[in-house]
Amino acid sequence: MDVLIFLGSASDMEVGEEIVSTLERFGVSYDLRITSAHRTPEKTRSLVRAAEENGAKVIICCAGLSAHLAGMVAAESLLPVIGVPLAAGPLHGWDALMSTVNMPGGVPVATVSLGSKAGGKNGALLAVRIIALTDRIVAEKLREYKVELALSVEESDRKFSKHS
Ligand code: RP5
Repeated sequence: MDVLIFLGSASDMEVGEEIVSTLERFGVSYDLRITSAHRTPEKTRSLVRAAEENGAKVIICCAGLSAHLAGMVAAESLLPVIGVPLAAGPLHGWDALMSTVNMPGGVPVATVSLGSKAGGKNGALLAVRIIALTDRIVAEKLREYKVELALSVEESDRKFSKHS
């Protein structure tokens, strides 16, 4: 397994689906687990240790509210940790964004965009880029993806551009 994905709750499953489908597109292996920094701290720690022993290369942590999952995992591990802040409550994700992004010096978390559509996708793509450093097949798929991305913008431009 290359990528370990943590969701803070089953209510975060939408972002989980986005991450999983993105990783599958690049043929990157993963484990997805639900564990919480606050509700199941011991379980979180032991999953991190087991993942390191099983050769995980990067951990993606998704959580909302006072989101400490990514920070806690970064404190417990030397693996690169990607944090996806989620808009789960009345503050619409500001709480999770600030909790995830503002780590103290020495304990880095690579924080991506808020939410499932951009955050989940970018979290997964950042993990794919890390894997691509040592996997030429994944690197080639990333190059193809970049071309497809540009083509889709061109197609939208052809379809929706207006002139007077
Ligand atoms: C966070 O609290 C979770 O990651 C979730 O985004 C949020 C709400 O969790 P539930 O109360 O729905 O389980 O820990």
